[in-house]
Amino acid sequence: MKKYIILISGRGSNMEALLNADLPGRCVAVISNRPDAGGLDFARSKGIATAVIDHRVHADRNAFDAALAAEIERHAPDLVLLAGFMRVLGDDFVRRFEGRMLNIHPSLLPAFPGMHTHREALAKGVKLHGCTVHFVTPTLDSGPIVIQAAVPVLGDDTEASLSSRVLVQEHLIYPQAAAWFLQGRLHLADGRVVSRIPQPDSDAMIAPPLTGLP
Ligand code: NHR
Ligand code: GAR
Repeated sequence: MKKYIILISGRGSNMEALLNADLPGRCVAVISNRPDAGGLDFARSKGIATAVIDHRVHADRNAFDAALAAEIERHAPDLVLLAGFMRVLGDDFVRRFEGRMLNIHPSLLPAFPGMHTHREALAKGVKLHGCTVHFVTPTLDSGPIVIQAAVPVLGDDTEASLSSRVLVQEHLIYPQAAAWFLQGRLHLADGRVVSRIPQPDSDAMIAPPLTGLP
C-alpha cells in the first residue's frame, strides 16, 4: 500500500477530511511547523505518528527545509500533501519531492496566489471563487493543476462566510485528488496533469448555485 504524509500548520480540517476519506494509502505521519497546531491532536487520536519541525528554532529557511526533508524521508512516503501548510518551501526541498507533492490552495488559480485569497477575491469583486489542488513546484502556487471547485461570491459575503463556503469544497476535492494520485492515475506531461480518470467531461466541480445572488 502506498504511504503518504500530511504537512499542516494549524486547524487541520483538510487533514481531517483526508484521514476520514479512507484513501487507498496509509498516512505514515502528520508533521507541523507549529507546536500548537490544532490538527496534531486529531492525528494523535487516530494513532498516527506526529512530529513538529518548528521553523522558529532554525537559523534560516534552508535549515528548516533540511530538517523537514529529513523528517519526511525517514518515512519514505510516496506522496506529500500540504494541507494548510503555511511556510514557503525552497527550490532544493521542492525538487526532492517534485511530482509527488500536492497542495490545496484557497482560490481558483492562477488568480490570487499567496496569502489572504478571500480578502483579495472580495476586493476584486470576482463573482466566482474557489479552490485548487496543484502539484507543488518551486514557484509558489503555480504548479500543474489537478482539480478545481468553484463557488459563487455573494453580495453580502465576508472573508469568513466566503472562506467557509470554499472550505466545504476543499474537503471534497483534496481527498479526490489524493485518491487519484495514490491510484496512479495522475501523470505530468509538458507541465500539465494528464489524468486517466474515468470521467467524461472535466475535472472541475461546480458547487450548486445558491439563491440570493445580487
Ligand atoms: N512552496 C513552494 N515552493 N511552492 C508552492 O506552491 C507552495 C510552497 C509552500 C506552501 C502553500 C501556499 C498556499 O496554498 C504552499 C505552496 C504559505 C505562503 C506564505 O507566504 C504562501 C503560500 C502558501 C503557503 N507564507 C509565509 C512565509 O513567509 C508565512 C506565513 C505564516 O507563517 O503565517 O513563508 O497558499
Ligand atoms: C485552508 O483553507 C487552506 O486551503 C488554506 O488554509 C486553510 C487551512 O485550513 N491554505 C492556505 O492558505 C495556504 N497558504 P485547515 O488547517 O483547516 O486545513
